[in-house]
Amino acid sequence: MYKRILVANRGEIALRIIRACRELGVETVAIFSEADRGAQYLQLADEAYCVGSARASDSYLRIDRVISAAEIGNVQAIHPGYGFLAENAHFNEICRSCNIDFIGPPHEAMRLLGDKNSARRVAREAGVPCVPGSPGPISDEGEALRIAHEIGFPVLIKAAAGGGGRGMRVAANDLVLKSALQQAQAEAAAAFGDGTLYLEKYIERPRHIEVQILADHHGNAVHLWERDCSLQRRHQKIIEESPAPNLPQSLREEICNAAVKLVKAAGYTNAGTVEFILDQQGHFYFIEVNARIQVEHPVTELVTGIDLIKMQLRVACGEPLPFKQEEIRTSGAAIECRINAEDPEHDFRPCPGRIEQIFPPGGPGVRFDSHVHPGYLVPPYYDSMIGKLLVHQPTREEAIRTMRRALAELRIQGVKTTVPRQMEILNHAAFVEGRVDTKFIERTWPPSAS
Ligand code: MV4
Repeated sequence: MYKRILVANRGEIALRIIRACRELGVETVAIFSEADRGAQYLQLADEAYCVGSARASDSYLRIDRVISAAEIGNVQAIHPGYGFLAENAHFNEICRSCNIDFIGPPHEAMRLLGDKNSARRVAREAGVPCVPGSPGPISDEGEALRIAHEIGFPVLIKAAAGGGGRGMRVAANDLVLKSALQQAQAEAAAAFGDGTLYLEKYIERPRHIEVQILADHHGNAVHLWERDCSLQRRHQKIIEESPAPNLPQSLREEICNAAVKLVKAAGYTNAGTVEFILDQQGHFYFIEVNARIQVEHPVTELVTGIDLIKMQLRVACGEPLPFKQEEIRTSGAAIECRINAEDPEHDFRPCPGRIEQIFPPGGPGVRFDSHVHPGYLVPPYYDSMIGKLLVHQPTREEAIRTMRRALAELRIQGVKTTVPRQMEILNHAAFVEGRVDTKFIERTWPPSAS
């Protein structure tokens, strides 16, 4: 195991990684921006360095400063967490060239899967079903129109360098497709520095099923079953759960095995997530790989009993996976609510500010992963997550009841939060019956005009 690592992140996930390290006897070096000076996770690290001013582009995204902190802190590895530099293949490669392990996949696999066209090619060649669409990048308008007619409207224009739903556009006919292509190309070029696009058949009202995988440096790859993350708004998940409700066991196994095939074909190691959409007819399609630990990873930790952060460290330093696929058992049902400082009444707009009071919930079956405390200032510079409320119970019905109880117990004063909306969802018949899709929130609570 490593003796000492750097945690290249902040907030909840920095705290989560430091906790895992303390249990493993691994020393930690933390970094912080001026906005995070005095944060709780810094107290639990062995050392901490300021990497710049509040804006992420001046601190957590500064590769030179993060690497300097790692060199000065004399670490053997860097854990990037999620967001910031976590899926930056250039940063990943620089870590290796500085002789520091990047706790994540090799930079080659990260690059291969980060480009959605090459990711689709790897999936196709591995026999994993992809959404019908362009075989590669769209080179011109004529090609886009030809492919759209082949697969049929509506089609979805996606950015090859995008992901997480950013820069997607639906087109229902030739006219819309022509103008949307131009806009999407300009947007992608501005947002990702790469205007490359591809086309997919637009799947109406899909469910979002993702598979957690783990792979070591000895050729072993396993899945840790699936999470249902259909409840999103503006491409941000707000409730996740495992197992996915109303998913037949044979289909679940097919999807999870497809995820393992894909990561093996890509030469992927460490923890990762393979995302699929499931259409109303029960067909599943690969959409993208998230080459990082995800926000919702504790949902899988609860049902499998496996600590994913510890696994990431063990695999990164060369240990083989300590279990075979058949030895991974799941028990019960887990649900996560992401608690954000946002106003659900006003299209979930961020509400940074001071948390005057917080009473975290507890008791049987409850886990609250959070870095905040009374008096904590939610900075306006980063995401607005206050914490993650998780429950684990023998059945989904009991998990829903425990989540309602825990949401009612959780009191946060000082900022608006997503909690009231999450309570409404937990009480909604469509959620209780496990028949929500990715458009459920928008349909049920249309954004107000104001
Ligand atoms: C799609 C889709 C429909 N058809 N692809 C959004 C996140 C990104 N990972 C892929 N996304 C989608 N891709 C095709 N061909 C619908 C979505 C989508 C979505 C997917 C999962 C969860 C929420 C979503 C909300 C809107 C759209």
